[in-house]
Amino acid sequence: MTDTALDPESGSRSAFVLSRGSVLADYRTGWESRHASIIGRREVLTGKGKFGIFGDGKELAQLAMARAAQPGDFRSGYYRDQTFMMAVGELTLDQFFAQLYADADPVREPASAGRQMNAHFATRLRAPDGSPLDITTRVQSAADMSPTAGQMPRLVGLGYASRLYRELPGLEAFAGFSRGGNEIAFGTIGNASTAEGHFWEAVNAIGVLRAAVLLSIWDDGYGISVANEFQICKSDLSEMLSGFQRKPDGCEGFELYRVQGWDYPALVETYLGAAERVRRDHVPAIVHVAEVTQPQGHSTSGSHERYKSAERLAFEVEFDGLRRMRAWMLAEGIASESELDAIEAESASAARAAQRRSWDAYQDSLRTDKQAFTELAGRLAARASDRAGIETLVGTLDRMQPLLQRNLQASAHEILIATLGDLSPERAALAEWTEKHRQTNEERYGSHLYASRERSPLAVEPVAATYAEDAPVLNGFEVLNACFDEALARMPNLVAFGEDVGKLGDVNQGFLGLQKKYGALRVADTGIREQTIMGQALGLALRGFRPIAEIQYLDYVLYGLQTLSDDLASLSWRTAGAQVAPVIVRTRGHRLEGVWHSGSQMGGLLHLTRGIWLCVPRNMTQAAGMYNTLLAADDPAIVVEVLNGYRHKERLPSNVGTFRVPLGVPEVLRAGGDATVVTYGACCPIVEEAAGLLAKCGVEIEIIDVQTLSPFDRENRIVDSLRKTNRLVIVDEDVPGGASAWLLQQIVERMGGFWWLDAPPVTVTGREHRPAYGSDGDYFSKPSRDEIFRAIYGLMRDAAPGRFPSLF
Ligand SMILES: Cc1ncc(C[n+]2csc(CCOP(=O)(O)OP(=O)(O)O)c2C)c(N)n1
Repeated sequence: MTDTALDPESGSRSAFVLSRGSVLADYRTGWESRHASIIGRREVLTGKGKFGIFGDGKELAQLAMARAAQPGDFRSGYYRDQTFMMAVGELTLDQFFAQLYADADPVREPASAGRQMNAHFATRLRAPDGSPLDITTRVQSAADMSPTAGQMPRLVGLGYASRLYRELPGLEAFAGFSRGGNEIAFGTIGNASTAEGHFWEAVNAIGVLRAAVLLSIWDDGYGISVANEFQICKSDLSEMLSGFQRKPDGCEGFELYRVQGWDYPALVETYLGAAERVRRDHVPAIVHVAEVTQPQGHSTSGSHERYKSAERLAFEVEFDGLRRMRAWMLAEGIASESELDAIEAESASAARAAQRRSWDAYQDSLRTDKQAFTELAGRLAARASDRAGIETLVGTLDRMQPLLQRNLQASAHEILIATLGDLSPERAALAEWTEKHRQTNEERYGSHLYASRERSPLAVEPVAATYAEDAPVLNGFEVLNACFDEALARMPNLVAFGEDVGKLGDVNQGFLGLQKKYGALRVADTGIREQTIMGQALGLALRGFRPIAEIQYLDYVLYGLQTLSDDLASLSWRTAGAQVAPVIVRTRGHRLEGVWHSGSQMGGLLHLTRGIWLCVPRNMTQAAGMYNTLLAADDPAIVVEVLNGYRHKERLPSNVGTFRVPLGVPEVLRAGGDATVVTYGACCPIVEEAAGLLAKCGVEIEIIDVQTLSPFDRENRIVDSLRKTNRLVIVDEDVPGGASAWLLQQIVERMGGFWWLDAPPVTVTGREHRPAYGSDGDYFSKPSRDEIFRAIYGLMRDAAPGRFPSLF
């Protein structure tokens, strides 16, 4: 702490922690933040920003929280935290406004490069080339999201990482991520969002894991218009949470604090005390900050006068934190009226000046493009029949406020349409500029969905599996076990966890014996809490760990899907590469028995988790090779092992810890000239069986295992097969139009497979309903050998009925 000097001028009860200078500095930051909120709202209402959500009313608690924060600490919060970010020096007023305007310049708007709406904060954890930065030198913030409580799952991992860094040996090489586990993960959440399951699941997990978390609840009594009585049982979070209170003699549970959001000295005292305890002893804490206000209402989308009573509105004025802080400073003799007036006026000027600078910088950055467009359009206008029309169009750009890149594209399109058929060099120049401008902007908004080339699993050099002559033939799970054993030995920052992963070694024994060998922190059991297992992994990965996080069955990925989809999948993209979390989600599925253990909702995953690679190995050797590849690179991935394959016999590669299966490279499992059958995972052996029957009828199919659904066939190998067979059959156990729709789009559209087809493509899929229980249920719900036979035989009969008589 730098603020612990005794203030000789003040005899106040908090003098032992508050120097006059630091209090005045806080007051200034609080007012700068407040003015940013006020001006920001005006900027949106006058049309310069699209939407605004601000942290006014929450300043004091965040100033206090910032006092307790130290370099290396993390924040996992939500859109109200601008004051904290400013107070720890990770958000300037200029950056605040740049984000409000959606300025896509990553220097002016480093949190998201214009991709996220305002007040969605993030710090840079990776260098522009993707390599990890030393993150212990500054306070860090995980990238915010709009889904409320979505920040809670990753908070678990961010706080738990401190414990691992303190308690695990062998992590000396990771000094750029932690200084002995002394970091706190600060969580923040609004009162209403605590009604989400995420909140309770995360609080429980933090308590069980003894994660170094200091969680704050900003309680302003409402969630937009809905008051606490409709959000929270008994309307009182402190009472609800009281069961989590740690007993004096116990080592589990939280330290709980309740403090008013307008009481600056009490807030500072609370945060300093709570943080010291979290940091020193890894005892998590929750600070319930009550009586917080929201002077401007929820956001720019509405006005709170519509739902708050006159009394509540009056309360919000009277208990405004900054107003109360001022009164306290005057009462304590910390500053005079005129000094405080001056600070308020200076902060208003600072915020206004920053707003103007940000606006000008943003609009200036578009001027070069506009100038290029205007010149090209002018040249074309000079020779076009509708010169006046083009000039008017260009003229309107001068009056546009704000000027946007899309206006340039749209105007260019209008001119190109108006001059269709003109073959002049002037029109060609404009067309070329338009295309380049579009590409530049698509890159500007679309880059970084996956890791940069150098750090991508797609760039990992493949290594073939090698086998000794007397290679042991093992159960599939034993091959995986050998792979994980070597990975744990090789990578001290690798941690594996999930339900039954620790003591049991997972329900199918991939980690059998490895907890004993590597310890209970490296191979760990978790509660039944898929959402926070995903969050645990994400937070740990942000802090330098390599987690393999297990979802026991594919069907239960749905429980963790919000974090996977909103947070993990979009993380690299929404920070323009500033944050990356190389999480491996390990799960198993496709087929076992019954409705809830046979799901293969691959289409759903593909649609909702773009940004995470999706691997579907057909056996455990392929799975091991994929894990090795993924562990050598930076992207997150989901690996779906085949649930009924753990006891199939496989030969153990002699290089089980180092061989690498390339992602996005299909394998031909059987060669044939009559039809190309594209499939994956558990369907591979079933299609192979069908191939045997078909061969008896004179039909030779080529079976292609895609191996990974995304990336998908990066070398267009499937088209090579179609060139030969001219027939495409897709076998997939997802619902009709599920993953098969993706496969068709990739093969027929992206790869141009259409041009090689002599017959309509056929899909053989699972039924629309869930797979029924038992072997009969499976047979009549999922693609069976016989169904695949019928589909392919039918295709052949359509082409040559004389050669292939009717089956029935
Ligand atoms: C999962 C989810 N549901 C609904 C919303 C829409 N929404 C945005 S803010 C908000 C209210 C949140 O209230 P609270 O948690 O108390 O935070 P506050 O905004 O009051 O600080 C709602 C319902 C959302 N963003 N995410």
